[in-house]
Amino acid sequence: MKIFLSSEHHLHHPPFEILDGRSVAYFETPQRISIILTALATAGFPQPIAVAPATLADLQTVHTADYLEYLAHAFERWQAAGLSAPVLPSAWPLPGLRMRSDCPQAAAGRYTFDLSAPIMEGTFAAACSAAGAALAGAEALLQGERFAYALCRPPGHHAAANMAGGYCFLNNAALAADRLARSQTGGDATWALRAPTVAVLDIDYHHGNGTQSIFYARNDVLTVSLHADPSYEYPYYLGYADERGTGAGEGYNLNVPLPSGIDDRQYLVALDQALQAIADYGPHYLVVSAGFDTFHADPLGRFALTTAAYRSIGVAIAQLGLPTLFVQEGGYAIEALGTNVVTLLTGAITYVAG
Ligand code: SP5
Ligand code: ZN
Repeated sequence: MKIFLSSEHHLHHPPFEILDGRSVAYFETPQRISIILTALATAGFPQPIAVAPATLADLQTVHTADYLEYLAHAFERWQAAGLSAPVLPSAWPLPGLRMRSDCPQAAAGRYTFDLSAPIMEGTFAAACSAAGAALAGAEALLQGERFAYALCRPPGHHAAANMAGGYCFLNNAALAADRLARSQTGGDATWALRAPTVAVLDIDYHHGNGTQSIFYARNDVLTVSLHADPSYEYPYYLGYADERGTGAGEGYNLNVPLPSGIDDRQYLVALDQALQAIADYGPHYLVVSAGFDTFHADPLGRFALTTAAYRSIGVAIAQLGLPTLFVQEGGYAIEALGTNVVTLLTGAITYVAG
């Protein structure tokens, strides 16, 4: 399994975030990556490949030009206005207010939907590096790899075409899925006649609101998400079961909201439902938004999964028989994160190896 690493991720290390009205130390730390790297090396995985950052042209496939312009310049404009780092909004243009970005503070509220995505000097470079890792993973599948793992940081699934939030700035999984969906398949004659299709399976504890919104009107990318019910959990405003897609995309988004406290067995039943929907769609490629905040000890999650569940999840995903890219999303139980990642990937590989 080829592993692609966001080598510039360490440039992004915000000091704090605001959670439920309190300032706390930032959960999404550079240490998450070092823990995963150590666990992969110990388990005998190949050396990760450091990749080139995504270019502006790469990012424009999924993100709007004005949002990318904001991300690229937000920090310097904030500083030039005499504000102290990091960039973080304190007001938002909710309905009834005007959508303006006349000054750095207004721009921050316009392009950020929560208080967990502060922008530092190196944040955009780090995010481009994570996006580059995901795109390199997509390329590896196009070159014929059965599995690839993009060790992305910052994560991506909460980032929409024009919004940052939930530790996410650029939607790594969506960029990879879009690249796969736009690729030309060779070989099989029937496939060559139409564009390849892609499924995104999001197993992060939180709903992948960004990924859902990016593909909501498209039928060439099926989006399926298993997550904590937004009626009690972040991101609160998206991720309900009645969101099924729109226009040509109607019927191509599936949300499976889950109750708090769910255990391995209950989770795997729900996963089967998600995998059945993917099998019915019959995609050529699979992108997995792999979050590990479903773990019982995760400080941000309320599920009860054990490490053993990740092996079963890896096996079940491999059983689809699809070229699959795993993209790192959340997971904040630092002591167990490396083991859980290795367990998921090993489950997939050993199923294929027999
Ligand atoms: C990529 C990813 O996993 N992003 C998650 C961002 C979640 N941020 C807000 C969570 C707020 C829920 N409150 C948790 C209270 C724990 N004591
Ligand atoms: Zn999450």
